[in-house]
Amino acid sequence: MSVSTCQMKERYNQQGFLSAVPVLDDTELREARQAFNHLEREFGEEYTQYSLHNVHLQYPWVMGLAKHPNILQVVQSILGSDVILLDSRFICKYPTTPTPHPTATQAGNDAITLTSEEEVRSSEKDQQSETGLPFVAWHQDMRYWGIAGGPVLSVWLALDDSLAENGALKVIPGSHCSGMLPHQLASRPGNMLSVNQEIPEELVQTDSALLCPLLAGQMSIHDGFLVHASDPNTSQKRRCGFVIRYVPTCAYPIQDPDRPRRFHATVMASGSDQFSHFSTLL
Ligand SMILES: O=C(O)CCC(=O)C(=O)O
Repeated sequence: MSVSTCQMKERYNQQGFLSAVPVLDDTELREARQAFNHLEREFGEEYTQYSLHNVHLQYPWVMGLAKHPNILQVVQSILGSDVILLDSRFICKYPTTPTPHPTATQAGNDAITLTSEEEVRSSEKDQQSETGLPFVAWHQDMRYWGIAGGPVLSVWLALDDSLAENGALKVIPGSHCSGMLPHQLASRPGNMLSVNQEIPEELVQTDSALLCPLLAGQMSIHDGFLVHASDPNTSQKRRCGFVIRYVPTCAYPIQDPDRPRRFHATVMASGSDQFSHFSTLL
């Protein structure tokens, strides 16, 4: 492992995430966006907002993104060489307001601490989410996945610039070390999460929240226990991300009769599988 890969892994282990990692070159990005725009025209925005789930099985270009060498290199350096692609989904927030938000472009930097001005804006956005604009409530992915025996790593690959004004991901650094936090039914309308849960606000250290702005073609990655969320898109710019979950082959699904989970779309991403924990569920 090179020094920079080692440092990256150390930082990921400490913080629970990495941001602004370059993945797609200009040609790859253009082709991916064209292909996504084609699906948008075919299915309509209401559908492409959240329902393009596990379409890596259907479209070779999506599988190509999920197995992109620049993604797998980073994922393997953290999870090891034997990696399963667990699930994928496009998450797209469309423009909802006529006037653009006057925010300086922050992309290209690594994660950015919310300044007091941005905290105010963030609380304005909290109010906006009262209106039902799509947002993502504070949560931990592990709550949704029910996986033990190994970590879940999520990749968020930006097909559009993802900035403060169009609802970039925000994270609580180090929160992956707190274990599983309680989740409750989300009270505010507009939560995009399928099970509509949220971590109660009083358990989230929102004053240490960091925004993860991305330029199109970059990715952030986060640990399954990291507390994260995203605000509504209040700009005129679409925010399209491709979210891909990976696990090492030693991980396995928790059997929960109250919440049976099926992993229909698992695919070997790299290496070999000596455990077959997921293939028996297909
Ligand atoms: O796209 C978003 O705003 C939220 C994504 C998310 O929650 C995740 O990648 O786990």
